[in-house]
Amino acid sequence: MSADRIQIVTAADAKYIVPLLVLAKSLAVNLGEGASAVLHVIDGGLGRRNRRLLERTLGAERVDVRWVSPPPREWFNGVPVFGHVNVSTYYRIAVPRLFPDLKKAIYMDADMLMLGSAADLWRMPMEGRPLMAVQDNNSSTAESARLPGYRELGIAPDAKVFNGGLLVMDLEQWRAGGIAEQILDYSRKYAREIRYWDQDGINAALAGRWVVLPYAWNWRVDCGMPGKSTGLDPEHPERQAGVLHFCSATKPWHYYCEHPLRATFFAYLDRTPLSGWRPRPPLKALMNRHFWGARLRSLPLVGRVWSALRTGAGGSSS
Ligand SMILES: [Mn+2]
Repeated sequence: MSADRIQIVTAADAKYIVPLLVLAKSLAVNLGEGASAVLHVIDGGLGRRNRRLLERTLGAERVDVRWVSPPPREWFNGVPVFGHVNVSTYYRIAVPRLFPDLKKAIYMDADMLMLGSAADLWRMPMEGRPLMAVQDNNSSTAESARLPGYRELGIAPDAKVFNGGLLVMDLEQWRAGGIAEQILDYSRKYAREIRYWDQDGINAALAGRWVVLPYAWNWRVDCGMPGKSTGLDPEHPERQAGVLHFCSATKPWHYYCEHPLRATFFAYLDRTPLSGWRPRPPLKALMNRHFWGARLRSLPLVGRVWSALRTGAGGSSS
């Protein structure tokens, strides 16, 4: 039956241990009736303690962990790396080569959380295509995404563009078609124009050749804009979303994140060995007197004394 096991691949380093545990636990809880899975983690430097935390998270679950070393840096010579992203974003295109024994895999960013049935996603028909993904909501077409070189490559302006956070990959087709090599060639050729790192190359190589998954399977949540509606009921996001993707630079495990869906994130974290963990305020916040004022006010007796002193001494200094 091992051929039927759901194969998930992700990549993480020590800075991503908290979201990695959340992804793993959410997968285990939402595998689907009777299903089992293997979670392959491309280990970008987690360290023994963090690896142990993940193993403990999945100890009694139907998900096995396998550790994989990252591909050699030379594979990615000459590809563009800039902004808040490092070379590890390119690991997803190395999946066909890193896992020669697998026929199919679901690549998931470590900033994702599974809410729907992983087995349902795994069983979706690929219609003979090398990839299934979700169309991007901001940069939805080659033209609007300004996909470098799309005209010269004969890609239609209205060709759909996907978000690279979740990729269901037919690895046999990727290997047979040399798709990763095409993406690397493209990434070097258009290095100066690329905006979305490897995502541009995957889109250019597979334009018009991928299955469009329902939006539910990569529901993007912008934690930098808590007021902007995600279209989800924060009490029951699972009613609409199969996978949450915390794709913005602000993440639920950051101190300044106030997005209502962080509650969902911490509900899963609290079912792992890091239960109760919350982000600590950065130094910047500790040096702010309003921060301490708010903390003191929230203490039962001290708060009343503090408020009385403030009012008595300072008058109406807001
Ligand atoms: Mn992501």
